[in-house]
Amino acid sequence: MEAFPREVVEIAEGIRSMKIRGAGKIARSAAEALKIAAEKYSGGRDVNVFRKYMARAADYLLSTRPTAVSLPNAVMYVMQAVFQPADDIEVLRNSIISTANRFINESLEAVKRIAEFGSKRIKENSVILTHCHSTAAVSVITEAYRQGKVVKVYSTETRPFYQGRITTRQLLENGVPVVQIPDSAVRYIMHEIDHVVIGADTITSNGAVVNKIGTSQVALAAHEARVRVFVAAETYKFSPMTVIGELVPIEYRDPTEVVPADWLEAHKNVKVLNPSFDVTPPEYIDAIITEVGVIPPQAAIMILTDRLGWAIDKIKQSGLTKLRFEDLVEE
Ligand code: RUB
Repeated sequence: MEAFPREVVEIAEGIRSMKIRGAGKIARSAAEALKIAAEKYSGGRDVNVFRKYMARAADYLLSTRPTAVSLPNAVMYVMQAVFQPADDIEVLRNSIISTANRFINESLEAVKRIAEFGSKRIKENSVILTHCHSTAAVSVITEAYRQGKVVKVYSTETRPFYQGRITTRQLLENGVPVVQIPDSAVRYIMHEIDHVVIGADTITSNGAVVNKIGTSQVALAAHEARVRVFVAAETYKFSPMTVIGELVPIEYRDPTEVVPADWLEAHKNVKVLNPSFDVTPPEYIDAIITEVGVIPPQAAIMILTDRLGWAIDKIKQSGLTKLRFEDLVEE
């Protein structure tokens, strides 16, 4: 059995360990990994053996983190090239490379469009609150700042992994005035806030937004204070699986991200939970800003049928509720 190239393993393990993180980056990195897997394949000319190898690579990438749907969506997008009819592996290899490149380029373009559309929704002299680190949210905020509309951004720490520090650093690099606050200060500070701008890992068919743990508390505090909540998300963050009734799996990470290992050791009877994401209901979201337009969360199903109809069809045809590409390769 052909082993995966070193770069593919590095990307997969980078996603698992969160060296590579954030739903958009995870998706682009997975597409890149499949491209490298195809480029470096040297296992002979048998098309089915090649398909099996690509399917194993896809399943390996899918096993790294469960919540962000951008990962299976990116993998499914590229794997369409693997499953097209062909009897020459060079045809498949070239098609995989160009499909992966297309996904990566379109994904980067999408973030630019989101910044353009989202910045229009930010009013003059705004104070913004953001949570975790989202490339899409940072680009909306940065673009609105460039247009002179943002006076200050509050960035939450985002315990336990402190992705908020990445946001703070990036906004500072972009020249945006930013204040770092602990997550627990969100409701205290909310009276100063004009807009909440956050990203998404997965958006369900009913418009619920799955994002970093704590997002639903931020949205609840914003709702109470009548502060608008904008979600910046590319269309590949919408989940085709939820159309057939599947729930979004929430990742639980290691307790040692919450408390140090020696503390755990000294308190053996204490159970520590580390859920990494939560679900914000559509009622607490004012708009989702995508690269194809700004929509109310209730219109999520439109995005799914327009942009991901092909994936919904594939999922229905395969009859699989859990994607496993190896099962799709004929023996
Ligand atoms: C990151 C997170 C981000 C979304 C969107 O979680 O919740 O808000 O992924 O980010 P983690 P982006 O750090 O656990 O991956 O807009 O960059 O896709």
